[in-house]
Amino acid sequence: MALPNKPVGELKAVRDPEVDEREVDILIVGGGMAACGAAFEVKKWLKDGQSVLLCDKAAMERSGAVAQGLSAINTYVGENAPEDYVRMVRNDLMGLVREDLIFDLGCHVDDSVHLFEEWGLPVWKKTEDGKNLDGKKGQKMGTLKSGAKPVRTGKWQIMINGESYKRIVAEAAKLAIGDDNIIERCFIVELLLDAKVPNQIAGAVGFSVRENKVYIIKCKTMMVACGGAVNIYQPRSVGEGKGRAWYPVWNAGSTYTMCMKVGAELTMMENRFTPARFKDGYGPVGAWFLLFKAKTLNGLGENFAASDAAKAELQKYAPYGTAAITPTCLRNHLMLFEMKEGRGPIMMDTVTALAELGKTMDKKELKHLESEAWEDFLDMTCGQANLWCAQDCEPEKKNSEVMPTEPYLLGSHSGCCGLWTSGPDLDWVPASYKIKAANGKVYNRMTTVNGLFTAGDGVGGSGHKFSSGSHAEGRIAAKQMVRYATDFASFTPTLKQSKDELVALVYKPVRTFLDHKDYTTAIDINPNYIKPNGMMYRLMKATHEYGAGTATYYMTTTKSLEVVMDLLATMREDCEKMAAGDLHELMRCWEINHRIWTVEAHLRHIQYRKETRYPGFYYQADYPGQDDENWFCFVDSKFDPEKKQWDVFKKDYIKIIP
Ligand code: SFD
Ligand code: AMP
Repeated sequence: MALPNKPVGELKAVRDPEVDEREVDILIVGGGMAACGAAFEVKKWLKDGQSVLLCDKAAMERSGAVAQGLSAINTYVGENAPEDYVRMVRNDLMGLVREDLIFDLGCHVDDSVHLFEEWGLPVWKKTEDGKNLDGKKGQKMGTLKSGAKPVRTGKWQIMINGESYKRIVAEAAKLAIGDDNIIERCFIVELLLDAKVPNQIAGAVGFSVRENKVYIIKCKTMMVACGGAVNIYQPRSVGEGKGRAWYPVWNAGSTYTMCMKVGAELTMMENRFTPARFKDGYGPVGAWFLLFKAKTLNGLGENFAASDAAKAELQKYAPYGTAAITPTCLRNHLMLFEMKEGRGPIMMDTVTALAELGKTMDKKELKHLESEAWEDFLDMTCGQANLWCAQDCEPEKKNSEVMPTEPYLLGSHSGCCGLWTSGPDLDWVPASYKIKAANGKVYNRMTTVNGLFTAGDGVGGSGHKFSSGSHAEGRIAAKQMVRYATDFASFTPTLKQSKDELVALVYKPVRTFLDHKDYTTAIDINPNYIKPNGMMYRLMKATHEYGAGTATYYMTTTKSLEVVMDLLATMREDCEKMAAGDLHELMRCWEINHRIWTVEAHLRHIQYRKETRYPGFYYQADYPGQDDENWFCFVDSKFDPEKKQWDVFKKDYIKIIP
């Protein structure tokens, strides 16, 4: 159930919160695209007597990456073949992807897009004479399902009027499972393994960010879809804008941390995404490149990406670099090359692009084109539109700077870190891509922990799902979770920890605060504790300087990695002494805790992979260039919850689609 917005001021935390204990068959953690897909789908398959619960740390209507809306759906297969979708993703991610997962997604994603349209999302349409119709006008052409043509920007992307995208998707999810089976403003802190059955998920513990209440939830099976990790590196934004980022600031690596801490295998955590974005406002560039056909220029006004020097540079990364669409990391690489050579800043030539498109348009059409340029941001990243206003920027008159951002970790956009999961149980899927549960059966999108599923940003090795693919993947996982709950109907989850132990774990920062707060007069400065804000600065400084952040143009070295690992170990130790005076701060404590673990996994993988697979995303200076002979494989890792040890290892990549 949704709790109202809090009254003015922060809600003070108390030593002994209320405890709400629940038991369900299926638990969905997260309320974003994947979780909404799961909630919608689960309802269709639930058997009589089976129960479901969804917990979102925020309010589903506006939570996660799609909170502000979007102006495009980046994955709609439509007239293309799923095999080609696999080829595109493989090329963009420099060859190393899970082709089974991507193909499977490619076969299902369009159904989610059709549902979005049915639920009221306006999709732009092409008229018979090739004109674009948006909003209500587009609806006149019929639905995508009935054969209407979308406005394609690239081969895979379609345009939408998507300011209310998340509200539409959340409404369907809420209607499917009902308000009584949803807890909003509930931050899940840790997953819990079963006390009797080894490697079996049994529940989760979290707390309300609106009431002094701890939730202990037992379940037979669970999906964790808490998105990716943001604000793990020093963002480019400073001062009052600090924390402003491209990806959703609320997603703190909870997916990766919570799953790894119960022993789930991670894959490709070395992969990251440092997208080129409009500087300071973080406005996405896709519509400018693909819809408006804009070019980027270096500081000398040259279209550097089309230069002979750029072509020679891309040649080094053949076959990916020489493909028809340059991989995202290499597009960044070319940009960084210009900047490092002193030919920055990089400008998006919005003026020429709009002038070119306007050549064949009448006045009214031109006005509409200009409003589309604004709407692209108003629908998705309204801060960028604000910034344009604040800087007196009219894109038809003044070009805007683009810049690669600080790194993000994600598995659904143009990155592919995440959990190692099972693929579909089909005969063409290699045995090593199938994880067998205790009954010997394979459950699609299950992690290496029995009963624990993930989707969206959580599934590793298969990027370019975007909003639509994350929703579809949540649906795939949901169906499998019902199957799991049915197959293991006789399993009764038993927790290892007592109620008091779990409350002590979650509320530890509150108790630390209450025990020591009177020792000093300045509430944030105390020899007995550290506030999460201070910990955030420590983390960001460390990753920024040593972990291939923007400080070093994304460069790291073996020695820098050693230094940052040491700093991270101390941070983890000091996390035990974090303090929270109110519920907001308690959430910040757990967020920074999740961020630290996630970033450690990221850097351990970078440390292990002795090559630079993704130039433009990061550079390992001691191992420049790609080494296919030794590193054309996945890098996976596992944290042993009993021994508290990490293991990082290679895993074979298998090519399925020629
Ligand atoms: O322009 C806890 N994305 C785009 N996708 C597209 O299809 N088209 C675009 O145009 C895209 N672009 C874009 C995109 C994202 C953003 C931020 C911008 C622009 C500005 C990507 C998609 O949005 C993304 O792929 C999916 O949303 C990923 O789905 P999912 O379900 O994996 O993550 P989520 O939606 O962020 O949801 C996460 C949920 O988890 C909750 N949560 N709940 C409980 N306990 C915890 N500990 C939790 N931690 C997090 C969150 O509240 C949320 O509900 S463009 O750049 O290309
Ligand atoms: P972005 O706005 O950068 O997140 O990109 C949105 C979509 O457009 C994604 O599918 C990207 O892969 C794609 N895209 C962005 N820029 C380019 C480009 N220059 N060339 C080809 N595809 C792009």
